[in-house]
Parts: sequence; C-alpha cells; structure tokens
Amino acid sequence: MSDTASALEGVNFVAGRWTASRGGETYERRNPWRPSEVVGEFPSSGAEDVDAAVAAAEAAHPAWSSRPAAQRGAILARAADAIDARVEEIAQDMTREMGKPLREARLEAARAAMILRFFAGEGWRPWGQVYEQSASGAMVYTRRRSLGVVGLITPWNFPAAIPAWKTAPALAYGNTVVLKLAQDAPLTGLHLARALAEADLPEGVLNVVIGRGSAVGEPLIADPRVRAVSFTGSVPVGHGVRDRAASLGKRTQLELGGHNPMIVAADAKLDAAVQAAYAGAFWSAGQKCTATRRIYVEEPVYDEFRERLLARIEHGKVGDPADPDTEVGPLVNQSQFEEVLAGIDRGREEGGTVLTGGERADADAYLVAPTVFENVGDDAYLSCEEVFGPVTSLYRFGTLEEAIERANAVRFGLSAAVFTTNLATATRCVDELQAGILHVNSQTAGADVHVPFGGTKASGYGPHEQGRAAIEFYTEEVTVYQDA
Ligand code: UN1
Repeated sequence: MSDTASALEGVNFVAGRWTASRGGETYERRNPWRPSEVVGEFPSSGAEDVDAAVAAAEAAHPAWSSRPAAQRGAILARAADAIDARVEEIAQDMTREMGKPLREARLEAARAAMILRFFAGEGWRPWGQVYEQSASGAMVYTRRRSLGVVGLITPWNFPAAIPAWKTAPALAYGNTVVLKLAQDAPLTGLHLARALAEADLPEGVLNVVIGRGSAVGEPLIADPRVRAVSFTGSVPVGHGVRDRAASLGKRTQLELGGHNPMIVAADAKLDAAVQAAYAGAFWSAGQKCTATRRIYVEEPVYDEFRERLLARIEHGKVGDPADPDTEVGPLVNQSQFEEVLAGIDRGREEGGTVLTGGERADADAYLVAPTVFENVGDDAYLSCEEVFGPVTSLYRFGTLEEAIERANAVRFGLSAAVFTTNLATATRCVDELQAGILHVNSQTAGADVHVPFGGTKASGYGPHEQGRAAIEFYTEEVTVYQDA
C-alpha cells in the first residue's frame, strides 16, 4: 500500500501514498541547537493538497467506520508496537528537529505508543447506555457514531504525543483524519503515520499534510467535508480557528496556553518542591503549555526555597539536547527565541529582578539559560502573559487565601500545583484553584494517557482530550427508542 522506504523523506501522506506537495514547494527545517544544520526539506503544502487529503479521507470513511471497532483497535495496537520498536530513532529525530532534550524525547516517543495502546482498547469498551422508556418500559438506548472526516492541527512542542493523542481517538472511534503537522517538527509526526501505515491502516484513513497554518490550516477548517477541528497551539491562532470553525457550524476543540501557578506552603517538603519547580519551569526549555510560570512561596520558607532553587539550577545541565544528561536545551526557532528574550527584557523594564539566567547561553544555539525573576508585580507582563521559554517568577505570600487569589488572577486555567503536607491546604487548593489539571505535590506539567486533559478559562474550549473523555469530541451520541 505504501512505500515506507520514503516515509521520512519529507513528504505528505495522502491516500496511502508518500507524496510531495502538488505545487512542489518545499522549506528547510534546521536544527535549533546548530541552526546551520539542515534536518530536512519538507513540503510547503497548499489548498490543493488539503483538497486531495480531505477527498481521500471522505472516501475512506464509510468502510473504516463500519469496521468492527476492535479491528480498528488492532491496527492501533500494531502501530504502538512499531513505535515502541523505534523509540530511540523517533527521539533522536525529535531532538534534532525541535531541540527537546533526548531524555524527554525518549519518554515522549514511548508515550505516543502508550496513547495508541490505550485507544486500541477502546474497541472493546461500551459505546452507549441502556434505559427504559418511561411510558412503556420498552428499551431506549444511546449509541455513538463517528463524525466523518476530522481535521487535526498540532503544535511542535509535543510533536509525538499530541498528534498521537488526537489521531488515535479519532481513528479508534471510526473517523478518518487529515492531520496538519507543525512546520517546526514534521519528522516526528511522520513517524506516527509510518507506524500506522505499517500496521495496515487502509489508505485514506489517515492523511498528513505539512505546511503553514495559513496555507494548510485555513483550507482544512473551511472545507465543508471536514466535520470537526481539534487544535493545539497559541491563544490568538486558536481563537481564530474557533471563530472560523464555529461560523461554519463545526465542532471545535482547542487546547491553548497556560500561565500555571505552583503554591509552596511553609509545611511543604522543600526538596520535592524545588525539584518540581525546576522540572516544571525548565524541562523542554519551558515550552509546554503546562510549564510552571509563577511560583508562590509562603513567607517563612521563601528565602530557603529561593536558595535551593538557585542551587538546583547551578547543578542542572544546560546545552546540547542530544546529550542524554542535558535537562534544558534550545528554543525551537529564532522567532520563539527572540520572543522569549523580549519577554525577559520586558520583565526587567517593568521592575522585575533576574536572579539567574536572563540571557543567551550559546553563540549558535537558540539557547536561553534557565531564568528566575523576583519582584515581578502581579499586573506585570510576566505575571499575566505566557512567555514560552525557560522563564519563571517567584512571589512571596502570607495567607493561603491570598496565594489562591493571586494564582487564579490570570485569564488562563490549564494546570496548577500545590506543595504541602497539610491535607486541609491541599483540599482547599483542589477546591479553589482555577485549572483543568491540578497537582498535589507534583509538578504542573505531565499528562497520563488514560485520564482527561484540558484547561478551563482561556486555556481550552470544547471537550477535554485523552482517556475516555476523548469520545465526547470524536463521536456524536444518538438515542434509539426501540419498541417491539
Ligand atoms: C504535558 O505536560 O506533558 O502543548 C503535556 C502543551 C500541552 C501538552 C502538555 N497541550 O504543552
């Protein structure tokens, strides 16, 4: 069905074929650690490619959706095996194309296999509920149906996990897919398509189109054959996607930014809190929508926490992401790098004090040293807006009530963490913190594959992703009154 030998050679995947874009245009992707190194040439696709991909997906839908769900699941399970067999290769490609440190890239590649495996199991789980009709006692039941063709628009920061966690449920529940991969990390996503192709996914069930948002995303959203759009990325782009898709009557799901707080109570285990702050703020160079952007520390332990966090930063390994010991690597590209440096400058201009970092850390790479601010005002830019890099701020607090109020005082609500050994403190935070994902004594980032993932407030829109929650977005529910 497909020529897997060419699967990773910088091509789209349309109707079961690895193919250049129709217009033949390409772009070069460079390694953010050594920007002179070209990782590969990829298609700069356009509306014609989207049209062909959507046509293939639409043609494939009737047969795919009528296949027994367990058989669809079996294909996902085989694709999971194919990914597991290549975790190292996928991780190396991810590191080269978008700079995620290898130690995290390996975990993420393995997580893509876990996601496929979870959704493979959905083929065996219930699709509806049985009731009695009130008047007659005859049966009335619900069942779910696939939507048809779904459009998935994925970011570069989790280039294995996010394409997997949108594609796997879409396919498991019987939809066919057009997946737009991020220009900054197409190779990792092609590995997912390759694994599914090797698992004998019928042609047209998954189609991958690589290119710019305006050239690929827009026609994909506008295409009348596309029933639903799931998007992960920035707030302004996401709102544009939602407004356009909603005006066309489409189902929409957005996973957007965050400005995630961590509260450290005076009774917390400080070493664990410091480790979680470091990991949450700096791993993946802070390029996670779940990264820790604000750390509120209770007055009696503030100085001690600050000292230990700075010591942890001293010992953290920053640099070449291909070195398996590296914890903090480069930012993904020059414009993100410039934006992060501009955010740091703005933090300084508005009165913030840089305790460490705050500057370029390598002559070639888009590397910014882990940066910690203090004395940042609650209304300052850094306290309110997402700077997508290794930048976090420390704040002192007096009472828990005050900490929760300040933690909630942003428009985002993705994740939040509290460190405490006091059950009442933990419970109050769980009750009152405005976030879709709450952590008691663990870092703000991270997502298990089998539980819902998604934010509140400006961080998300539509049903949550992952776990069984994904069925809400990728299916529609029908109610059947069945009389004899
Ligand atoms: C995680 O914290 O492991 O783009 C997942 C993001 C989120 C996913 C975070 N949608 O950063």
